[in-house]
Amino acid sequence: MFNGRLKIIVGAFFLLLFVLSVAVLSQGSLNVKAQGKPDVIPDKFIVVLKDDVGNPQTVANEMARTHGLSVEHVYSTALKGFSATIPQARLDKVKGDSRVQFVSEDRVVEAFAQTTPTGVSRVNAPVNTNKGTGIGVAVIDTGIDLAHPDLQANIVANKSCIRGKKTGNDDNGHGSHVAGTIAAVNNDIGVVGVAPEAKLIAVKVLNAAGSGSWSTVICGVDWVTANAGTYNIKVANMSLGGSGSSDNNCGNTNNDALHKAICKSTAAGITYAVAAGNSNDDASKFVPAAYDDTVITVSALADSDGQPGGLGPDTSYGADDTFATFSNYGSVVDLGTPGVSILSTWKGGGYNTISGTSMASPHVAGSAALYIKSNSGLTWSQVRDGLAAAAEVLNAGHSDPSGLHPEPVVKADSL
Ligand SMILES: [Ca+2]
Ligand SMILES: [Ca+2]
Ligand SMILES: [Ca+2]
Repeated sequence: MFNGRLKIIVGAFFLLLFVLSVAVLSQGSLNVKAQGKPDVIPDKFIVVLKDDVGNPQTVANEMARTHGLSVEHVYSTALKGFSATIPQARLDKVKGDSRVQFVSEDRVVEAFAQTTPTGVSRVNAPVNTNKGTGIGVAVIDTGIDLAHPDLQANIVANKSCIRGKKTGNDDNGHGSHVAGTIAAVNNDIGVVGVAPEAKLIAVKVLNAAGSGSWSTVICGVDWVTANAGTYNIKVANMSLGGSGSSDNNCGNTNNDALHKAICKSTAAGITYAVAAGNSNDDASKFVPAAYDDTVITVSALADSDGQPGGLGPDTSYGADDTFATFSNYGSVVDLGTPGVSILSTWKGGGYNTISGTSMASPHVAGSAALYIKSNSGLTWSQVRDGLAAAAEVLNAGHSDPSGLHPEPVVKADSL
């Protein structure tokens, strides 16, 4: 019935590279005549010399003496020239120097500011003063980019269950994406997570290709359970799955070791959010999604504008605020959250926009961290029921033309 192979729940054909980068001024964007613009630095200029001049250092020194300039950087490779402080009264003489091609204003350059991803907005997390501070969330996945500037401050531990990999560092990107949706740092770069002060635990159970097995996943579940006290792990996310079914008896009836392991972990106080799967099929045919007695199973909503109401443009996987056409469905599904064109962190310090129920599940994991922060001592099913009670019901902000998705859509603002 199942082959024991697990795959991350994202299709490669969903990939759309979206990398934030430092804003760099191009030559054509500068206007030496422009005055009073806030990004122009007063009296600071870049003097570009003609290509046929000699050593730019020598020319800079000569011009400093001739025109009374204070030279800062000298350039010799990308262009010939130098930067300098030039009082307004001397500017025309510098421009008129026979060795000068042109003079550019110096301007402020900054990294692009932090963006709130549409999914994080759609679940209304930013308006909640609860940030999940100190709640440990295990990302059981391909690992997490341990040095990512938008994640590093929240990562408290890592573990590898993959042979030949010593750490939980991410060599795929998928786990880093999941981690960013849960708890990317609220700073001045990149993105922000649903629970930006939660702590991340990187548990690598999938290889660089995004593949693993029940044995590697159970290794991760086992380690998380053993170390839950040390790292205050209250939530685990599993955006992965394979074919299988549930006996709704913790695997004791059908000899399912993965099911049994997750039940034991759940009983130890850890709430599991798992992806429903991307096969447009009944989630009860996939595990861990099918384990109705021990996990929260999450479907993917198509949201294009970060707001309820269906007013955004259509997505590749359905109209705004309807369930994604790829999403699995069925009675084992508990909650829906955004999973189409989700911007988050990626390996190598990068960012990426991808789709899948893998991207939906971490919205629930982050929301669970918020709910547990404000309600201690809950069982996993109390967390599920609490999130469902606070969620958006059908036709209150989303609709379901498919008739397959009665599950409510998570709202994190009051958790
Ligand atoms: Ca950030
Ligand atoms: Ca919307
Ligand atoms: Ca369920």
